[in-house]
Amino acid sequence: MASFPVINLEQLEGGERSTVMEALHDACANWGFFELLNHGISHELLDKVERLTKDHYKKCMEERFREFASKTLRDGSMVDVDNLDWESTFYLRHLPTSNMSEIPDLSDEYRETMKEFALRLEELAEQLLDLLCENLGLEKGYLKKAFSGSKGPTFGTKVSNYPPCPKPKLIKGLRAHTDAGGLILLFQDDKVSGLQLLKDGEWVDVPPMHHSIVINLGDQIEVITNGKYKSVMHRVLAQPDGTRMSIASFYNPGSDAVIYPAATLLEEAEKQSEVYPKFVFEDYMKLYAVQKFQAKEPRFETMKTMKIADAQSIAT
Ligand SMILES: O=C(O)CCC(=O)C(=O)O
Ligand SMILES: [Fe+2]
Repeated sequence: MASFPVINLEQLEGGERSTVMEALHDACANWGFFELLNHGISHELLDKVERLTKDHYKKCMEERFREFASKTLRDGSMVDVDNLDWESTFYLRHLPTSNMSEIPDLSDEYRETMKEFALRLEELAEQLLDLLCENLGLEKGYLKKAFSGSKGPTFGTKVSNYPPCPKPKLIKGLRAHTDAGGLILLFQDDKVSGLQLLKDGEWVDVPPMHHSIVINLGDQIEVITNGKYKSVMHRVLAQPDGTRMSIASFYNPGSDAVIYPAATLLEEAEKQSEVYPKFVFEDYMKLYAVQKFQAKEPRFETMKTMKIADAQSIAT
C-alpha cells in the first residue's frame, strides 16, 4: 500500500508546484487525509498551544476525567462500550462569532494564544480550499462561497485529550465516524499515537509528526465535489500509556448554507438523477447529531428525501 501522504506546502512556491498539486489531488481523491509540513504556522506558536493545552488539561480537566473513569469502570462488565469514547474535550467557537470569552477556566494567555492559532488555521483552511478548487477545475473561492450562507462559514475547535485507558482493547478513544463538515485541521500529539483511518478495508495509522497539521475532508466536500473527493472513516484508539493531545479545528459551512454538487463536476448522465443530495447544512447536522457513528450513505439518502423548503421551515 502507498504510504500515508505527506505534503510539504513550502514546495508550492518553487519549480515543484505541479508535483505538489498532483500529490494533493491524489491524497484528496484516494485518502481523504494528508499531513502538512511547512504550512506557514510557526513552530513557536504550535509549541505554545501545546504547552498551554497540556497545562490546562492537568489543571482543569484531568481530575474530572478521573472521576468519570472510575465511575465508568466501577462495574467493568457493565461498561456500554458501544456508547463510550475515552476522551476529555471542550469546544471553542470562532466563526461566525467567538464564544471564547464565555469558556470558563481559560487563562488570558491561553485564550489569546488560541485566538491567534484559530486565525492562522482559518487562513490555512482557506488557502487549502482554493488549492482544492484549482485541482478540481472550480473557480477560485468556489468552496469558500459554497460554505458561506448568510453569515459566512462556521469555524470551531475541539480540544481533546485521550488519557491512558486500562481497557484499550475494549474501549475506543473515539469511535469510528466520518466528519460531517468541510475541512478539518488537526494538531495532534507528536509522541502518543492513536488516530487511524480506514483505507481499502484496513485501519491505517496517521503517524504523529512534530509540528505537522493533519488535514481530512468532511462529508460536505464529498457532496460538493460529487464524490471526486470523499470523506473517510477514522477513529482514535485508546492507549494503555500516555495522554494524547489532539486539537481538531472544523472549517464548516454556515448553518443556512445550501449544499449541493458543483454543476461542473456532475457527469452528463447524472444531471437527471444526482447521486448526492441538495440540502441546508443545519439539517444535515441535526441528522449527524444522532447518526455520527453510522455510515454516511444513509444520511445522504435521507437528505435526498427532504425538500429544501421543508428543510428551511425546520431550520427557521
Ligand atoms: O483526535 C483525533 O485525532 C481525531 C478527532 C476526530 O476525529 C474528531 O473529533 O472528529
Ligand atoms: Fe473526526
